[in-house]
Amino acid sequence: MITRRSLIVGTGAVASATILDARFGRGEITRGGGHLPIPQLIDAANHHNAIRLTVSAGHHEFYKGKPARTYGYSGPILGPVLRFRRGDHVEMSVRNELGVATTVHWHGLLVPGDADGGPQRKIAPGATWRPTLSIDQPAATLWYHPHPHHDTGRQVYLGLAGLIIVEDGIDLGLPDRFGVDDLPLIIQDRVIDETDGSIGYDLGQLDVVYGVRGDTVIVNGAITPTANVPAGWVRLRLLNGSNARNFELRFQDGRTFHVIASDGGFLSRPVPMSVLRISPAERFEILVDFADGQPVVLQTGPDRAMGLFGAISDAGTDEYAPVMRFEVDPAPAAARQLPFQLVEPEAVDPSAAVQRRQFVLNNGLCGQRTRMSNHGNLPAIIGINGQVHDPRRIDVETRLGTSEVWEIVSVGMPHPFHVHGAMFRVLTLDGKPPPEHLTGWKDVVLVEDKAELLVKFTKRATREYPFMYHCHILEHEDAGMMGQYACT
Ligand SMILES: [Cu+2]
Repeated sequence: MITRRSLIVGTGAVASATILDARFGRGEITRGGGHLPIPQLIDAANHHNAIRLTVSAGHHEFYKGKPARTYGYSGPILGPVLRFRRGDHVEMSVRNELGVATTVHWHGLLVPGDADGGPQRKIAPGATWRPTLSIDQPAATLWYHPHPHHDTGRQVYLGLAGLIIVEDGIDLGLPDRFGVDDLPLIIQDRVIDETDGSIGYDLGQLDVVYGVRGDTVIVNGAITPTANVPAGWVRLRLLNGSNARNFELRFQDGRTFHVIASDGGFLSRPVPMSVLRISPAERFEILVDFADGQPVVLQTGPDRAMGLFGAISDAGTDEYAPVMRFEVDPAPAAARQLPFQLVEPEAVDPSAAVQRRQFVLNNGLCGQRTRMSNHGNLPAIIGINGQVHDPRRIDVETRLGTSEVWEIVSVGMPHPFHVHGAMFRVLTLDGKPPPEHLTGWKDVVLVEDKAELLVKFTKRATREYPFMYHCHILEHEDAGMMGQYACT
């Protein structure tokens, strides 16, 4: 079967012509170019810790005058940013008006399995789900998205995703004016039909094997938008909300920025970087200095983690493509310093782990990057440890209050591995200690070859509402690269 997307894979040169703006080298953006949309902020504290969301279909114009049918939370696409405070108990009410079943998973939020919104927590069409979310973790940028079995990829692709900001009352003096110097950026890729503006989700075989990839990058639902920022330090809360693509972000002028937080919260100190890879479902908070007043384009490179496939599907060259543009307001910004120190993550002791387990992720292919000699006895299916996800099977039992070492092995291609209901620390990545920006608490990590994670179990999950672990390439997840664990 040939779909638009499988066609893109087969004709990489054509795809690269659409993604790479011929004039991008001079920092100009010809497509899109409107203002960066800022999602509505719903601060739970201003709503008596009771928040309602409605999941429904709507229309969104990626191209002006050409509405696409999309999904959104309390709006036509994406969802409001939810702000929670540590120690609060937030009564959520989620009404499903989609016409098909959905769930809402609070990705990175440490809540028990029955409130986590995994595939078992189906919200039938017309029904309302009312979980209480007890906020019990340090400040972090999290997100929410659907997780229905076999339909997650499609529902996210059509627009269901929103950010969550957890605050813990610790003031580090960081930029915190939402939408001014503290910007939420949900970065995604889509195939958008330029004639009628529509997006579709017709899976071809390659889409299932490699994940759905688009030739157009969108930020908060807009193509190459422009943000106006003050002339000083600005905090960007980055989420890769793509189904499959890894972004390799840099500023066109090569400026250094500082990574201050990863999935689970702050790093011990700001980490200076000039190129940052962000994989599906990962979050990073970065501080960027715009004091020089110069406009600059944020760019992404081809998906290098994908090797040959990334080169042919995303760009076909080594060139970077525009993501969005920043323009600097002439008015002076609030004087701020880059902090020397942030929050030291709790020390972890791998020798205290009570178990060691191995998870081999396979996308059904055997490539040169694999270590098939070690895993040659596993069948070539899209699954984990040779098994396709089965909702009736509890794959792992863990003990509340313990830690385990999980060794993740990627076969066929790199997989972004995510654990629900727990945070982990990366002990090793491809046989080496992780780079500094990956040393804090995380809930998803791109595993190119092999990773060892120290996973800390702090929330309960019964066999009825277990936690999931899975590849966050959503087509892999939907195809069965997912397992579930109870924690008691
Ligand atoms: Cu995968």
